Amino acid sequence: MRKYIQKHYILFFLSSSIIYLYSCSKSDNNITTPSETNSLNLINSQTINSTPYKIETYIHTDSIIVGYNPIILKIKDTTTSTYITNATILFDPLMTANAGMHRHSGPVEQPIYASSNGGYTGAFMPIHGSTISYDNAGNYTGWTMRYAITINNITYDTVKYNFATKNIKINTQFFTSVAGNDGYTYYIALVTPQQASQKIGIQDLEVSIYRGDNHEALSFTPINNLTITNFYPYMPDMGHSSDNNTIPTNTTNGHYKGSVNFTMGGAWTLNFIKIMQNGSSLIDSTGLEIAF
Ligand SMILES: [Cu+2]
Repeated sequence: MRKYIQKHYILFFLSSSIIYLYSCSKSDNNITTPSETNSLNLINSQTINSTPYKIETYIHTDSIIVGYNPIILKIKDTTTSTYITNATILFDPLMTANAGMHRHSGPVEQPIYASSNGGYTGAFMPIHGSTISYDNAGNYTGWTMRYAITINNITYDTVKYNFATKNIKINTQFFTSVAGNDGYTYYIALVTPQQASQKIGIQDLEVSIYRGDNHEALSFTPINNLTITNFYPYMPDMGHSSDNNTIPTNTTNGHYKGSVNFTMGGAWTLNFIKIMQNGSSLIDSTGLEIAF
């Protein structure tokens, strides 16, 4: 196992003991790669009780992955067959296990309406994978997506659904956590390229970085004022990196954009070294993994 992954898991255990039980989804037997399309896949549809509002939830993969999931909502007024464009939506995902003893959330980007797709686009990153299950007492284990939807000054909080995450391709990791030198846990997600667009050549690379605001991992803040000192992709099986990469720099909303040069297909690690904040190293080393 590659060095930073060992480090990742050790830090993960130390800094986030509440979530250690579920951090081993990679060892699951039935690995299937989510199929990814340019079209949207409807994963949930429900009507708010006693209203004409039907809430449709779409994603680009066929299931939510442990990674960066854009989520698109459409709100249809079923009496007029028109779509509501002035709602406010807040994502409030929750993971529960051990009869409610284990509870936490994951980073989100709250949805914003865009006329281009007729819906509200946000994002959600589960910090670990989970199936859906119930114990003998009926207690739920798994993720629940919960929405607070405000339409015409009335807030509805009844729209929620349980979901299981799908395992991504073996030898890949699109989301990681790392202990920062300030005592907080940081979470890093691969925004692009996602699995279907990973290919040989120079590609746009985008990651997003969040701070876990508390040990319970109930809220997360996107962090904008970071400087990545060095970025290099590396092929552990081949023992080489590549030239002509661009270190990601901050854009907005905790996102960092650069470029990566994949000179051949196979397994690559994306290594981020000395992520600086206010002149000191916040994160000494972390990484993500892709394979195509
Ligand atoms: Cu959990």
